[in-house]
Amino acid sequence: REAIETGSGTSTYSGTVPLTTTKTSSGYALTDGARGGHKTYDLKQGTSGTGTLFTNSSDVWGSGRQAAAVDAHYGAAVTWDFYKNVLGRSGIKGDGVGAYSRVHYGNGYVNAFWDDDCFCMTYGDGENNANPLTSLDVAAHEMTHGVTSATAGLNYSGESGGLNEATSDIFGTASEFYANNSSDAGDYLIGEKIDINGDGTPLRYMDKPSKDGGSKDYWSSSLGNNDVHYSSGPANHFFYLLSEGSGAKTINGVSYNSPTYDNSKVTGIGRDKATKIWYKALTTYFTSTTNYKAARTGTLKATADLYGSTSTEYKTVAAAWTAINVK
Ligand code: ASN
Ligand code: ZN
Ligand code: CA
Repeated sequence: REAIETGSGTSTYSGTVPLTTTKTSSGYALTDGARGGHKTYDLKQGTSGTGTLFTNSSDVWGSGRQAAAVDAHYGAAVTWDFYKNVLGRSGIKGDGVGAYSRVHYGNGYVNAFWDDDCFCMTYGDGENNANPLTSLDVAAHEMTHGVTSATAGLNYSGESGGLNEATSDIFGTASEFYANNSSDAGDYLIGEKIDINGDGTPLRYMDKPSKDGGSKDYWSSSLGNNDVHYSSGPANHFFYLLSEGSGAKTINGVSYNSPTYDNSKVTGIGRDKATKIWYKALTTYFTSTTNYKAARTGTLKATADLYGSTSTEYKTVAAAWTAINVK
């Protein structure tokens, strides 16, 4: 077994970050021996295969094409630690086995994705290869697709697809807050660092999902006809309301204003409890066909398990679903 080393890297989006690496005969490699052997590879603009493991003569990383690798390796480590330390889950399948990351996928590729077949995360470099899609919240979003696949297995279409997407945004956001990184503070925005719209705006907003121009704020009978990245909106909104409550609020310098369907007022129970409730529901009560109505039932059961059925938490879960029109 090779020695576990602690290096450091200059990331694209999260400042200078610690990296867990491995000593090799000639230097260091981006192999995280403390987290299931998670490795980070360079696809060098290719679109297939595993790529080339990142290596370096010293344990100080980040120059040139390493920068995106620093983000991806750090993001995978933070997400691993979030699942382990907050939710008691060891790795994506809960078996302590790491996945791997591939950066520099394709040319001007504006996406990132999880793939069950390779059990890996892959990141494009964005338009003109100028903004890799490797921010921490995106990395945690993609890794969470692996967790969802290994647990509830929410089908990636219709309402269950929206819940699948929301689960990735929810734990992506929870991981970003967990990191407590002063260069990349937690927020309820998705992809705020990667400039995917070219005007500095985020990809998604959890307090009021419709701010992205496509996502829905509330459940309706036609919700499942939308793309899963839009039908996730009401569940993201539910999570925001459950955590922080309705109305105006500023957190880490970001201002939010979260509306409700019926103009009801919701008082949040905090992000930590909301995170634990969603995870218990995902891993205990959600199945491949869970829809919004069943998600309400499943999270209420999870909340009863964790806090009791007469608790403030239970009443707030019910109120937050009602506030997005799931009754
Ligand atoms: N980045 C997208 C996502 O994780 C890729 C996709 O459409 N599945 O949702
Ligand atoms: Zn996704
Ligand atoms: Ca974010």
